[in-house]
Amino acid sequence: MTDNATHCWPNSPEQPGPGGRLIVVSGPSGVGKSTVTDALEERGGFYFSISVTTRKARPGEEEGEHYRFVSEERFGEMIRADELLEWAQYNNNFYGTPRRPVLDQIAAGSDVLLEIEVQGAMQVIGAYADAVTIFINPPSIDELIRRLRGRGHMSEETIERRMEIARGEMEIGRQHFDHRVVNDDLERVVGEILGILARSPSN
Ligand SMILES: Nc1nc2c(ncn2[C@@H]2O[C@H](COP(=O)(O)OP(=O)(O)O)[C@@H](O)[C@H]2O)c(=O)[nH]1
Ligand SMILES: [Mg+2]
Repeated sequence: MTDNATHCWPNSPEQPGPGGRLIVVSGPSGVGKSTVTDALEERGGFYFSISVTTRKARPGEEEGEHYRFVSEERFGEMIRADELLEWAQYNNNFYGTPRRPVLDQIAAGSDVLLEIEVQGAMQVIGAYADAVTIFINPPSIDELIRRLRGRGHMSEETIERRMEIARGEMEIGRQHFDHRVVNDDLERVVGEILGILARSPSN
């Protein structure tokens, strides 16, 4: 057992005893984060954080299941009331992780999984030294370009800009994340992540 004093959970004084882990899965746009974390969710054993977003629901997305869809005004209120553990602006929309459910689940001993983009992941890394952070890389930059093109109608200019962002994010992944995995095969990468988590200490 490690000394409790080395842990930084803000709620640990009220909730002594073993807490769950905060697990962050991030990576560049188009790398397949949602597909990987959906597969992890199917394996069970995690509390999946539901983000708030100002973007419109897509067909098939359910309020409170995929996201909580909120107005920009409400999102701003949540920032001011310090209700978000992290947040970021991405593609002209805002995304954030409600703090309370995450801390409650951790205090209750559950592992909590966040699937978030890189700016938000860096906020978590700065604030929660104990978070287990996993960065998903594409098999190659060419493969990432292919996947982005596969999402349809993006101009060459947009693709070029996304690639520059992805290169910068992959550098952040190298420097700041605990673990890096390559999304070359869904079953394989899910197995690798489960192996990483099995070896990562709990609080
Ligand atoms: N920082 C942050 N990023 C989030 C959050 N929720 C989702 N994201 C990221 O926002 C990006 C856009 O997600 P989405 O609108 O669902 O479109 P996608 O590109 O099809 O996954 C993805 O990189 C998600 O990982 C959140 O709460 N915080
Ligand atoms: Mg996604």
